[in-house]
Amino acid sequence: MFAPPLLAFAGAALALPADMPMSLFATVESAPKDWAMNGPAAKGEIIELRFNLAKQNTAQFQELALNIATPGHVQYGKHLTLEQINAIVAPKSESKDLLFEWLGDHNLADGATLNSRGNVVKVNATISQAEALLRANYNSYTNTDTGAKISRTLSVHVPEALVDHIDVIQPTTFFGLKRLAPKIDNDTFHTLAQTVPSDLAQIYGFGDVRNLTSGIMGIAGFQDETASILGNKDNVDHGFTCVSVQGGQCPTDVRIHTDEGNLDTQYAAVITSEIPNVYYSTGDGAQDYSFFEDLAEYLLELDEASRPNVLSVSYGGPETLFDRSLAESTCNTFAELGATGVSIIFASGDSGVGDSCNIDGKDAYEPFFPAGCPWVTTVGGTSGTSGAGPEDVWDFGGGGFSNIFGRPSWQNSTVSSWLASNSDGNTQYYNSSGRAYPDVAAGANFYEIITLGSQKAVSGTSCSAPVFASIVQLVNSQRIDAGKPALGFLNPWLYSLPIGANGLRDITTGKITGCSGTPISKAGFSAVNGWDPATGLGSPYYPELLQVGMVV
Ligand SMILES: [Ca+2]
Repeated sequence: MFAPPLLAFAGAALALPADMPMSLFATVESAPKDWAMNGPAAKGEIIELRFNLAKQNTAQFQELALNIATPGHVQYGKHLTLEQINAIVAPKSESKDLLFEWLGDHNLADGATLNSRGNVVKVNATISQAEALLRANYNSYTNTDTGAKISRTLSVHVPEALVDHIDVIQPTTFFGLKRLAPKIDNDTFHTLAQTVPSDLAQIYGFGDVRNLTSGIMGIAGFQDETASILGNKDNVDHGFTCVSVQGGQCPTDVRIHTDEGNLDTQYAAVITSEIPNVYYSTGDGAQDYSFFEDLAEYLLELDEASRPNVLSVSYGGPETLFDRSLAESTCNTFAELGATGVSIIFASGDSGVGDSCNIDGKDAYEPFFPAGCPWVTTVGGTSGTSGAGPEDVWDFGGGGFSNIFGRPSWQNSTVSSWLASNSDGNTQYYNSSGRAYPDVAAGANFYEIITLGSQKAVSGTSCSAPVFASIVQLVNSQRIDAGKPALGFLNPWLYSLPIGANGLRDITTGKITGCSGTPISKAGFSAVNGWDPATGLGSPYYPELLQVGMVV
């Protein structure tokens, strides 16, 4: 029996007293260094506040999600519907009622909306209202690189009675993401060998793929990145469908498109035969920068036949810039999406082990998010793909250990072995008990793309993610043709494969770098025999990955 005392009086009187004690919900010391404060935000400015209600039974759900992804488990491949997930994790109705009651005390309940899943509440509020509600102090900030202006507060409070009922409140202390865009290098375009699709087909073994049409290959687009339906020179006929999520742009004018969108869609198209490709152009919503979670929620709401089997995401940022509660909530939502049967593939970042390499005043490697979320498969970078190999480490590929997420069970023995045999003298700079990444790797260097009708060469793990993701989609489409479920969350399976064969080829030479100009000497991680935090388990070899992928 559970009768929340506050609810018992709801409607009869204000159950949350006007002088109710407030608790600090979230705080940051200062704005990230590329945001300059202009002064107080305009009191009449309207922001859309977003509240994620606390989910229930998260640990229980994640145990189930892990079983579903663990080969040999009786639940392996038995993916869940959203209704089945909701039955486990849906917030208590008490949480929603308390939140609406609190909003009502501030005359904000009438305009508030609850999503169909019942876990996200949004409401428009003026800065004055938000400040009163959240006991916050919003200032206006300008990004020193882009000129973008936003209003944020360095601390947020909620009534004590609501602390355990809310997971996320934004926009508050999170200033948003930097773009993880491919590096453009036109100067060297004419002098250095580029990676072209035929190189990748040879090195990763997908050149003979024909006539696959089942399933859906998903490509995420954010931050106004758009893509042209014109493919590159090896792939003029295979386009994609653009779906607008939360107001994202799907221009029909081929003159309006950008490098990241074109890179991701062109290489996915090259690899995935005639499998339908969908580009999910996802808007920022009301400047709350929760677009990763917003896209995951959108995909969860789709019926199974409309959901992609793989989602390739070439975006991310330093974990330190993320609001911790939002990072955890986003990662939990990825676990849900994986449990429905979607393989979520993220780029590992383009800064090696970090750029400024200082966290809270201490020298430290800077892990990336969502690369460090344990419910995604993270792809590091290799060089050497032009001319079809051999591959070694791409120096700038992201790798490391999360400071938010602990080491998951499926990589425990693999990472423990690496730690035991690879003491590099720099262990004080990273959280060796954290989730280690990347999981796998693929070519990151000098990909030829077509943008605005011209050839360009681009580099970054933005190249690696769509390539690995597309190869996984090839396996998925054949599983679907064979009446098998898609692979879903990949990592427990990938880490169970004997290393160096069975679909993943070990990378053993080179080193990721980073922290240049900082006091950390010899920063980085080297590729070694077996898993390493530079290239993970290695790069894909499709014919073998297909073999093992069809029998799991
Ligand atoms: Ca290796």
